[in-house]
Amino acid sequence: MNKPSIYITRKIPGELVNIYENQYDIRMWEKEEEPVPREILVKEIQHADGIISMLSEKIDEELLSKAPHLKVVANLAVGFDNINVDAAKKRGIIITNTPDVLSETTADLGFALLMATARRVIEANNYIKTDQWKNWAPFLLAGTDIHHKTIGIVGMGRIGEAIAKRAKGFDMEILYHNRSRKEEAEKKLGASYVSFDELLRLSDYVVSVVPLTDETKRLFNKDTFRKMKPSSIFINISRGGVVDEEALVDALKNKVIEAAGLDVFKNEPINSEHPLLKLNNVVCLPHIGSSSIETRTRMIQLCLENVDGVIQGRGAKTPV
Ligand code: 8YV
Repeated sequence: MNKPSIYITRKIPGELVNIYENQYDIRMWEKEEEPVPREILVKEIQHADGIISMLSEKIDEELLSKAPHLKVVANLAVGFDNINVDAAKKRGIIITNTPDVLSETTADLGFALLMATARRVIEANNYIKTDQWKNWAPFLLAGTDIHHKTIGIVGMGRIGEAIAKRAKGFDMEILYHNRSRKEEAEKKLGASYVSFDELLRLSDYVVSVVPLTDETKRLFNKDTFRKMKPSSIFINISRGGVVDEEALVDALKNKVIEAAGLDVFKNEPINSEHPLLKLNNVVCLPHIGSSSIETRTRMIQLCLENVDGVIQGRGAKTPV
């Protein structure tokens, strides 16, 4: 009998995959930094029982209609806005994501971004590298304090809580807004639930950790930036689509807000021509929130466990 077949849409380390090779016919796109072309994915998916996908692949109705054997799509991310989950459900295809395993790592990066933006770490590094450091000055590259300031977390899920935990260590006042109250987080972390407008009005740091949905698309726009303090710093580690990027560029240029730290963009990858990269009061990262060796390894293992579980009939560990 033929072995069940798994397709992986990006080159991932062989040693993680090898342990499944006796049981499965495993194929993968052999490039690490380039997404699989759609026409190849369309071909591969026709034979696959399971696939491991990245955010760069649109797993839409048209693609799923070409996959007669497909039982499971394991997305290498906690977010799954690249997948038409309803279309998959209609076909009985299980979608899985990688929650929990990346929360602390993503929160670390969120905080690194917040600190780098507030304390102008990248500018300061470039300042030395370009031989501008000639003397001491009282306000040389003076940033803004983090400790004892107010942080507003938009989206108090697992990553939001991990951000709050870090903020507590910095003696910050923690506000949050979420679809539902999180009483545990309130008790454990001293976070206070406020309306979205209140959060914008009171926070020194506004951190977006919301998933991209119809409700959160362009949640941060001209109106919302105007509701924030002129001294506030906006941090986005969720999805670029939750921001109206033109409005953000305007807000940063015109000092409607002070600065922004961004790990995600509407259309990724961006390049040096992007208007956000022309601004000094912005720190940009290439969507590396969960990118530590330990966490990406664990995410890949979890995807493989999910695919194996569904194909072997035990079920998925982390279905969405
Ligand atoms: C991705 C992310 O995993 O988990 C998410 O939703 O945005 C990241 O952690 C990463 O970009 C790989 O697709």
